[in-house]
This record gives sequence, structure tokens and C-alpha cells, in this order.
Amino acid sequence: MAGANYPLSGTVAAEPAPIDLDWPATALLIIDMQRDFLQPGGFGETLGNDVSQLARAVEPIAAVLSVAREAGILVVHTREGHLPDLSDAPPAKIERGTPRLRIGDPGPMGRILIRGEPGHDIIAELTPIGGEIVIDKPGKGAFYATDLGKVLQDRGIANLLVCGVTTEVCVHTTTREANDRGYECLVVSDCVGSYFPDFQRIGLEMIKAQGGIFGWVADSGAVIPALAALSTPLSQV
Ligand code: TIU
Repeated sequence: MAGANYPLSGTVAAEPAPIDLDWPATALLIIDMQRDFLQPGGFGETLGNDVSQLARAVEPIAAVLSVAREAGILVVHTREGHLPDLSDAPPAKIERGTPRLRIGDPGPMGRILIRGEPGHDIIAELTPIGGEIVIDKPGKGAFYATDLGKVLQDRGIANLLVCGVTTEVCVHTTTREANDRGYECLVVSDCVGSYFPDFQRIGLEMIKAQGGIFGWVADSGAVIPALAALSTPLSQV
């Protein structure tokens, strides 16, 4: 089908300024929406966090994911976790602090933050479907020790819509890594979550400060209509 009548780019009303997105070069990146971070008994709770703080991001992410699937843009999910033998987990990470359970210890959702355990799974509401990419990462940033860079490069991706948890940890680290690699990152404000309300607010401000020092910020109410305007899925264009 000829694409001439269909908008292959869209402008999102973002801060600090509107951003033009070329949809074939845009991916939705959903960071670490795992039971280990969102549900009681997982890694996040063992660190002393109130995991209910992250719940409000789930519905908006599901809405953006649904529109992204209809539009046919690339969807990438990440999961933070470690190999069962912990060979990819630095001792500094395992031994830090005084959590109730440490990485690799048995918990109610299996071993804490270990690949293949129930707690490592992405929550049911956001389960990846066929054709979507899942990147397993040992660190906070999604580019470190993964093939995410190659995956995006192979598909000609230049822009990232960033969702997931937590705002000031894996979302920030990944967005900063992506920005340094030349990607334009739009962080979707109601689709990211922090255990700390102050960090949520300030974390978003930090991204868009100084003229957008490492990205743009817009809520799903601005992203969804722009993406939905791509009324013919990319696969049919
Ligand atoms: N603890 C915390 O806020 N976050 C993490 O450990 N990982 C992610 O952000 N995914």
C-alpha cells in the first residue's frame, strides 16, 4: 500500500519543546516492568520500598503499548536480573546495604532477581507478544552488557519512547546511556514510576531541564493521539 497519504511522522507536545518523531525510526522501550519490582516479596520490596507506588504506571503503559502494537512500531521490553550462578552480578551489587533478602536468595516469587524465576517475569498486564524484543540486562542501564544497541541499530531506530521503572534508577540510567549514543528519548511521564514521589517529580524535571539535557518529557495523553494518527500500521504501509 502506498504510504503517501499516511503520516509517517508525528509531533508530540512535549517539554521542553515539541518533538517530531519519525515512526519507522521510533521504538517503544519498556523498562523492567517485572514482578520483582512491582509486587510484594520481590527485589524492590526487599530493599525496603513501598512497591504499591509503581502500580499507577501500569495502566498508562498498557494503553501506550496497545497503540504502539496497532501502529506496528518496534516494541522492546527489558528485564533486570542475573544468571542463576550469579556470575554476572558484581559482589558490590549483591553485598550492598542491608536488604531483608539478597539477590539470589529464595523468596516468595523464587530467587530474588534471578532469570527464569517467577519474580523475574514481566507483569501479566504487559506480557510481551510475538515479534517484540526482550532484553535481559544485568545492570541498571539497558545498553550495558546487552545487545540493545545492535538491535536498535539494525532496525534504524533513532528515537525512543521510554516507559518503565524506576524513574530515577533504570529509566534514568538507560535514557542517559541512550542520549549519549545519539538517540532522542521521549520519557512518558505517567508511564514511569518511582518508589519515591519526590524522585518521580524531580527525576522527570532533570530530564527536560537545560533545554532537554538528556531528553523530552510528555504524558501518555500527548503520546497516544500522535501515535494513533498513524492509522495504517507500518507493516501495511
Ligand atoms: N531499586 C530501584 O529503584 N530500581 C532498580 O533497582 N532497578 C530498576 O530501576 N529497574
